[in-house]
Amino acid sequence: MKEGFPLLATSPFMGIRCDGPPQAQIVGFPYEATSSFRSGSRFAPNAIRKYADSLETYSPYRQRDLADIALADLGNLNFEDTLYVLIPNHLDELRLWCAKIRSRAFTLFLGGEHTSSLAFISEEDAADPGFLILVLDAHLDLRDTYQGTPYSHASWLRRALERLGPERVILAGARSGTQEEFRLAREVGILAPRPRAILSLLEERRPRRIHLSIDIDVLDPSVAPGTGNPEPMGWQVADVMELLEYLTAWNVISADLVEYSPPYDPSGKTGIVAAFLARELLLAFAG
Ligand SMILES: [Mn+2]
Repeated sequence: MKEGFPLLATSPFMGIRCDGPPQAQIVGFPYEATSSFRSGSRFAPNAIRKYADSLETYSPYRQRDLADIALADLGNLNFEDTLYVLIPNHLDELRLWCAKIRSRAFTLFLGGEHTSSLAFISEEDAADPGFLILVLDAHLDLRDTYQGTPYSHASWLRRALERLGPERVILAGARSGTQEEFRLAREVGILAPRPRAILSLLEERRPRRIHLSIDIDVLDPSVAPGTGNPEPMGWQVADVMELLEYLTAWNVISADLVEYSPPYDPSGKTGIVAAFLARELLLAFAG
């Protein structure tokens, strides 16, 4: 592990600790360098841990208890000095670092801004025709550059698309972007509006390994207003739960939950939803 990316210890998710080999892991990835509107996603990992303390470890939906699972919360990657650890400057090293962690067990990365997801697609993933990234996001994030950088929350999926090709990308819940972004997305055929359409695309493409990337703004602002760029006409939590039900039949190796902005969540409702989704993701995909 690169010495430049130390993990900062935190109070573990739901107070769970494990000594042996983990069945699932959590890593906080509080990267925030290009937020353009309502920043604060760097505070999300710890806020999600805080709100998780108000939830039960048992999920009646999965009929499984987190307390029965060897869950390792590894703490947060040290991004406190974001001027130093910028993703574009450290992307290769970050990819290696994340891949090494992920090789041990299903890993949930808690962002951070959406640019973080570029670090979760390893060299091995890029070389594997059976790898696919499934993205839930209100925004297309397909700009070539944004505010002068090709590595922005508004252009990260363009970079991922270039790396993987359209056959290995699915984007769901997208409802905001430029005319050019929508033209590109339709042309290459990566859009799936609803969980059912995602399932059809998966059955067509049959990926062997999936990374699931969830931007909290895929949800409607009435459900999750505490995010950088809220966008009306979004999904309900039940839609994500329907998708998770389908995905349990597939090999989801890792996931990320990004763009939650605690400073814009005074009621805590978005934090509760984020913590709930974190619990459900861990229970759905823990080994
Ligand atoms: Mn978004």
